[in-house]
Amino acid sequence: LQLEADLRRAVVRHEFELRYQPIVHLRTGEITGLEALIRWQHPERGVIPPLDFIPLAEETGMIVPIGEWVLREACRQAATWNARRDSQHPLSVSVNLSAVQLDQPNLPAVVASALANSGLPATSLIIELTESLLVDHRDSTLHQLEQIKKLGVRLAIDDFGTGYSSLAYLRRFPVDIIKIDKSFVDDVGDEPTAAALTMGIIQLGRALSLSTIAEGIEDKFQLTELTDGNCELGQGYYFAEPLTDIATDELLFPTG
Ligand code: G
Ligand code: G
Ligand code: MN
Ligand code: NA
Repeated sequence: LQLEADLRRAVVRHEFELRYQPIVHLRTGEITGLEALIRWQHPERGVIPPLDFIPLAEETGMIVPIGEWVLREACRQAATWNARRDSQHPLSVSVNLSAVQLDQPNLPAVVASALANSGLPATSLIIELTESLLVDHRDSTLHQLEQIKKLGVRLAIDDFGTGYSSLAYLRRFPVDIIKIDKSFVDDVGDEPTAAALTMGIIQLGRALSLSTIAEGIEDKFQLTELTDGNCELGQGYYFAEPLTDIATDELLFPTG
């Protein structure tokens, strides 16, 4: 209950921050986008990771204002960075969405407003949906996602391969990007089954004209295997951990 009271206060006092993890084109090493990941800067307890407060935020409905802030802040920050970059190579920003947000009828309007206020083109925004979100989908889920897609926003399935019917979601929902779960990437070098499944997911993506992003790349060997397997994009500690806005700025615009 203390945590709940603290969380209510955090919403009012703006105690949240975003970290940005680079998403890299595996063959060229070019940064093509950033995944926005929330942190709670608690005044006494320090930084609280999302797994320690997102479930409570979902139960209490506080994820709605928090998630809206994430969306607006990520769009604002990405637009600011893109204004300083070569306009031929805009960065995308990926935002994680909770099922509770998807159940809000005004979500498509909120997304449209975040884009309009920031000036970020819809094509530069990616919304990440977990398989657990899709497994419990409601009748309204498909309609909501179609409305968001109509804006020009892309949809990614996060943690792909860990759910109960990953292939069924690809038929039902208008997805653009598959994020290969870290658990496959972890074992790609030393377990033939994991390697075969990873390559299978990459080929599935190719057959359906979807981009594939490998999550949790931690070493050179995993990078080589995935690049040789024609995985297009990746993220992970091998490239960079989730970075503060200041550290991201330094990475994108190095000052000698
Ligand atoms: O950032 P970490 O590094 O700890 O993220 C842990 C989990 O929290 C991930 O599964 C991620 O999807 C989730 N997460 C991070 N930021 C957000 C957010 O802004 N909204 C939601 N709903 N989940 C988030
Ligand atoms: O939304 P999602 O569940 O995909 O969030 C990504 C999570 O994975 C975040 O908690 C992020 O901090 C974490 N992460 C990103 N790269 C790596 C990595 O290379 N290794 C590990 N262990 N975790 C990572
Ligand atoms: Mn994610
Ligand atoms: Na993931």
